[in-house]
Amino acid sequence: MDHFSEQAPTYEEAVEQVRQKYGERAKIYARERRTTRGFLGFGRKELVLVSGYVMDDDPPETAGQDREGYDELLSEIRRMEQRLANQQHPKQTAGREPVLEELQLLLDNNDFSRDFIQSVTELVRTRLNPVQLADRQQVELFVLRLISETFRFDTANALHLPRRFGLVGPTGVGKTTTIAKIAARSALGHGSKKKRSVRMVTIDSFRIGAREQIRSFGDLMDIPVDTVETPQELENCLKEHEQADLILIDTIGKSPRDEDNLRDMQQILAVCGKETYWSLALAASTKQRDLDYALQRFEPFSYRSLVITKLDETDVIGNLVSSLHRSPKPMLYAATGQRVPTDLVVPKAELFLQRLKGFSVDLEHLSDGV
Ligand SMILES: Nc1nc2c(ncn2[C@@H]2O[C@H](COP(=O)(O)OP(=O)(O)OP(=O)(O)O)[C@@H](O)[C@H]2O)c(=O)[nH]1
Ligand SMILES: [Mg+2]
Repeated sequence: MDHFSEQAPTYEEAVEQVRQKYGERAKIYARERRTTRGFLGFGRKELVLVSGYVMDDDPPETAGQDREGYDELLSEIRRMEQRLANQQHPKQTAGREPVLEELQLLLDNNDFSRDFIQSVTELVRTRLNPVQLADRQQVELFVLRLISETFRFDTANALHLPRRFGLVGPTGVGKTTTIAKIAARSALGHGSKKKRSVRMVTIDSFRIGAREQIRSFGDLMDIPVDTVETPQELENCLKEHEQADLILIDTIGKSPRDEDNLRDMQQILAVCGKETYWSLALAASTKQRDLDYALQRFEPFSYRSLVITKLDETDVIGNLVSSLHRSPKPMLYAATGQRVPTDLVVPKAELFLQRLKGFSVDLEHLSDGV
């Protein structure tokens, strides 16, 4: 693997230079502004320096591509750390505490919880040597690695959803919209996938408008929708659609604080049995404490993964990371807007890392080829 540094008057020109010299396998991980001295102040120039490395091989395109992409991201961050660790400048050994203070402020500005910030600071203090500690980029890369390691993804099931899939979650987080997105993609045969015969079922006993909302999605996409109110009706409905390729179950949002309502819903859903794959939908903009609470209160629904919605509505992700790093549940999908069916993605760590603010490491190009 070769490293490079290129400079040009603008970032775009520097990137273009890199692309021309090294092609698509070049990855940029840092950019820096520089001013050339000139003579007696004349001819001073502003330049942008970009650094990175050229990957040895093309990334393999296999079924496990996303996992490999993720491993690649982690090892990429490790390689950068290693490389920076080897560049030891004597002047960098001073001032370790200010770096930690800056780091805490940086994490706080990204809405990470106090606990998360404390554990990260402790790890930085104990795992990095004084030279690394005095270098902001090295500290940032180490922290990025810690953050990346908190993410888990259920990519295999996201790419091919089990036959029976349902969403539970608090009110208004985007469950119905997400079900509609999944339904449309499956029915239309998204990407290279085959079309699947899809049915939508909604558990709608109580809320005015819920039935109409999902029906109107169903009408638009020409996908049949069933509305059930009791365990018996749900059981009959599931039997009736045994031949369908995909049955999507939408539930009415419940406040995690409303125990009676949660229990009623649980009783109805019990007939779905173990072969139904449940996901918990949570909105990215939710406060960390409320995320923690919902993760715990919806546990009786035996959800296997998380769907993170409304990622477009927030520009901080610290709350989410602080909450999810304590949960063993992987992420299945992320919703990035209201549009059906486009605003739904199979998430990767980069999707979140690129939303971090104030880092001097070039997050945008952390893992994309330039
Ligand atoms: N910005 C944004 N809005 C979203 C997203 N997903 C859903 N919404 C919007 O959020 C609102 C609520 O969406 P629903 O799908 O009805 O939410 P729900 O969880 O089914 O709500 P209940 O059934 O009442 O619990 C709607 O206005 C959606 O258009 C998203 O990813 N981003
Ligand atoms: Mg709904």
